[in-house]
Amino acid sequence: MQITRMLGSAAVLIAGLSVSAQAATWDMPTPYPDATFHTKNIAEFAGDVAEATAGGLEIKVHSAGSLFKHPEISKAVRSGQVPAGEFFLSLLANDNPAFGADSLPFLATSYEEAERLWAAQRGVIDGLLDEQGLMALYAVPWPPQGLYTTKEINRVDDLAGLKFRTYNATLEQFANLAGAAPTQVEVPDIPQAFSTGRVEAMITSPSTGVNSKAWDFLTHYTDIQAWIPKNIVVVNKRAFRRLDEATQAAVLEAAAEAEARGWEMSRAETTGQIEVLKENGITVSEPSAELMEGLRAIGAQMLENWKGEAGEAGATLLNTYQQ
Ligand code: PCA
Repeated sequence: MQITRMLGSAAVLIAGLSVSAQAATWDMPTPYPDATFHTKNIAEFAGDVAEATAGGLEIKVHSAGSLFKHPEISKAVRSGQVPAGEFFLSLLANDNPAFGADSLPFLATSYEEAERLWAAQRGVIDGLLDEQGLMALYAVPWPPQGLYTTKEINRVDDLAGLKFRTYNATLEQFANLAGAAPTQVEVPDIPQAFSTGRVEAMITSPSTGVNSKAWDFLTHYTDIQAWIPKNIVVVNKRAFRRLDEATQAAVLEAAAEAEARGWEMSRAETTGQIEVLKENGITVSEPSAELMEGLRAIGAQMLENWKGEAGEAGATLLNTYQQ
């Protein structure tokens, strides 16, 4: 009697376990607000995975740094606190400069170049992420980065002393070399940083300018198209291996689709969102030759510094890209 009851409850327990093993929920922190095209793409990715697995894997997106702050996301995935996450790839440049190649000024400024750079970066980065217990699912670029200010900018000297919003160490270096005064500010905090006077200029995409309603606090956009940085979506390798084979395949397939879709969304954003800036009264202009010459000189110096720091992995990456 005793034994039968014990066996009975063990059976119930096992049945319960197998149900919970079939349907998993993944919490996925992301840094940018819901209106951002990257976040919309991730929502579609999550929808595709849920559909392909018939609800077997539900990915719950926590946007705008609501679950983990942006600088903490990669660590949270690495430690297994969350199984997946999105972050700005070049934030990992402190771990290895190869992660920051897409934020080097004027190395890759068209989508064609950005695609070639990602192809060259991918192998190097896969190896580095693997050492951290991570696996890349996909990466999607932001539109080419432009210059937002409260006045016309015709030469690098016009940036001198400006309180400059930055988003990574590479941009901080760029701002310093341009004679500006850098301050790190995450995207959700941009409007407040401008309205309180903490910053008065920034380099970012037309997307982030529009999502932040840049016309509320600045007047000029100079289309310098300086670099095309990427966001990356990663998974914790142990968490991924715990999925059954069919679910793993569904995740990888949805990721490949999200990468292709994301690159298309990014291209469309570039022209579309510059129009929105104009419609809202921002003066959009092409950069002067003098400004570009000055910015390119800063970029050349930064590339030399990067080569010095990036060692063999960097050299491999650059050779592949430049072939
Ligand atoms: N938007 C993000 C990263 C690059 C971009 O276009 C930001 O401004 O932080």
